[in-house]
Amino acid sequence: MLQPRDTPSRERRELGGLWSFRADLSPGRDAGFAQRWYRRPLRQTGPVIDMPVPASFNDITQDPSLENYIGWVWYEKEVLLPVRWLQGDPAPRLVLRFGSAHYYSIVWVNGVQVVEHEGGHLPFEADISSVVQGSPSTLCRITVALNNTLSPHTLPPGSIQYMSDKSRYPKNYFVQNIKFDFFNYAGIHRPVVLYTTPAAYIDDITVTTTSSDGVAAVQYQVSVVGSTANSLSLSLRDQEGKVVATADGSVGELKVLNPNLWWPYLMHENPGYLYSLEVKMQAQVGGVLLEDVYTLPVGIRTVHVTSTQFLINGRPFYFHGVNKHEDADIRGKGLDWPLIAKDFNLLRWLGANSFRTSHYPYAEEIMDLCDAYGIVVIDESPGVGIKLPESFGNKSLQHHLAVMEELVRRDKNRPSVVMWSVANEPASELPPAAHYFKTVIAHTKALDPSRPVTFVTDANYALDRGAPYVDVICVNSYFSWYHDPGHLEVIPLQLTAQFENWYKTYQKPIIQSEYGADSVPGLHSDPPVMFSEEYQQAMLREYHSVFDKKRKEYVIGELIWNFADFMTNQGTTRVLGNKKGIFTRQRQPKAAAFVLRDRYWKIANESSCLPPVITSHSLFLK
Ligand code: GCB
Repeated sequence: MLQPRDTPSRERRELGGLWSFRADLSPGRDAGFAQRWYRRPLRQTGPVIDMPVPASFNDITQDPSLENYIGWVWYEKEVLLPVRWLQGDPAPRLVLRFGSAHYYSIVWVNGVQVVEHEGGHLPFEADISSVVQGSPSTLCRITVALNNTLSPHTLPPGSIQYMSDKSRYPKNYFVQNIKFDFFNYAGIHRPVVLYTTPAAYIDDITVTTTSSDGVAAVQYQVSVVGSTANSLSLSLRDQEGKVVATADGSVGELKVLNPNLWWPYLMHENPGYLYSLEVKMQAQVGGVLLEDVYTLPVGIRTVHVTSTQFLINGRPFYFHGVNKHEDADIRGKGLDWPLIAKDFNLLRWLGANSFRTSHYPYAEEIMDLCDAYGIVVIDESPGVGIKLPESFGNKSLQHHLAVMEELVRRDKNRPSVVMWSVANEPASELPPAAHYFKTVIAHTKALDPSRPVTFVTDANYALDRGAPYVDVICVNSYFSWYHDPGHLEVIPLQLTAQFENWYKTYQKPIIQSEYGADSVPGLHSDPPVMFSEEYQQAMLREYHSVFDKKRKEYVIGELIWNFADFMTNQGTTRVLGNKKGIFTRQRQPKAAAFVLRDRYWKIANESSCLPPVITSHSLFLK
């Protein structure tokens, strides 16, 4: 499934704005679905409210029961389609696509079911041509039923617990238990798009790149649907628009002399160099010549892992970056352009060259900017909170494999993605974890042999049953926070031991994939105490002193937890959410952001490839 793009042969329309919305707030988790509200317009079924798309629905109204709602909700939008989308011989193919909707979706068009999808963070689509092209009117009614209920077999997993003690809970009372630390926002989170293609069309493109001695090769494979007899021609253009290589046919190689390689931000004066690969398909269908054109951005770069290094284009790469969340006031996990632009500006201000998509795949719009700006990505699946023994069974495993297929298919051509992470902090010490992770990792490598694969662990190095299968050890630790709270002085000893134990056991490079401390902005204490801005700063400095020793050996990266404060379930250790951000949820810096900024620019400066404008202004501030 290719990302919808504007091309000479395709049209696209985003269905944003306000949709009609209805949740059945009566108790009982499956209550709302029985109503079959797709049969006639939603507004005729009872009171509807206006709900923005894309956005989470939880924080839009003043109703606490919608904020914490679990069960079915309904969205509906009516759109008039242009006549040219409905006629022609052959008529164009019309596709309805969701960037993501959390968690389980069923979609109808004019009352006809067109697609179902499980999973909240990846796109899905339906060819709706036959439904709308047969209809007498150009009105198209799109109805979506969404359910945010999690089970031990969903990704992420969760479970519903009914409270049967009538002396303590009302009738039918239940809660959803989750083993992950972020709010389970739900709704249509990413753009809904209608797009056309010709009846015969380019369905998928795969590119991989190699480069040595001033010559690069872009290996490609193109699949076409709707015609068996077709011709394909490809041309690769540089950023000046000059064609640098051409090829014909569905499988082949484009050779580029003196290529401009794709380099990470701060590793080169021109990071994120993208060529554009134009693929043209021509096919005779029913005596008519059809042409489809798709243009794919291509970055030429290589990735290799040794026992002590992570190499990009043959040069050692050190991850100095962050973990993020898709999370903000009001919109929850809904895609928001001002927030996206602000976050990339903050990342570059910070001197961060990388992030991990903790703990689920991020929007394609975000990934596009990583490709364009040279921000390196560890692309994580929604495999977070896999803790229950049932979540390691075959049903869960099969679903996890399917999710990896969707993720790899979506992001395989992105130069920014240098490694897949299949999970975060699973119970990897449990016996079934060995088979589970061996299988998920082998499957991911079979889908994409060009990238290393990992999962992020917080298990003991001697007990972890998944670690033997990863290419890079990614380890999370919270010394002086969850362990020995308040005792910053234990960090050097404990962190050094952590690194040495993992390295001695596996001889694989290590990334500190999380570390951090909560701080409530404006809370000060000297000497530092927990939750003050000073404590967060001091903890970072203790960690950094160990990183500086170990990065000369086999530590290849450090990713702070977290870029910004984010919302979680309510609990005794959370103050309006998780406060481990170095920025507030509103993206204002806490004191720790300046510690990190000085450090990241200093590390970047060691490779002396800083972009001049940002350097002059940031490095001399101190
Ligand atoms: C972790 C988790 C992350 C949490 C974080 C914390 O280990 O991976 O999802 O938010 O710790 O702050 O507790």
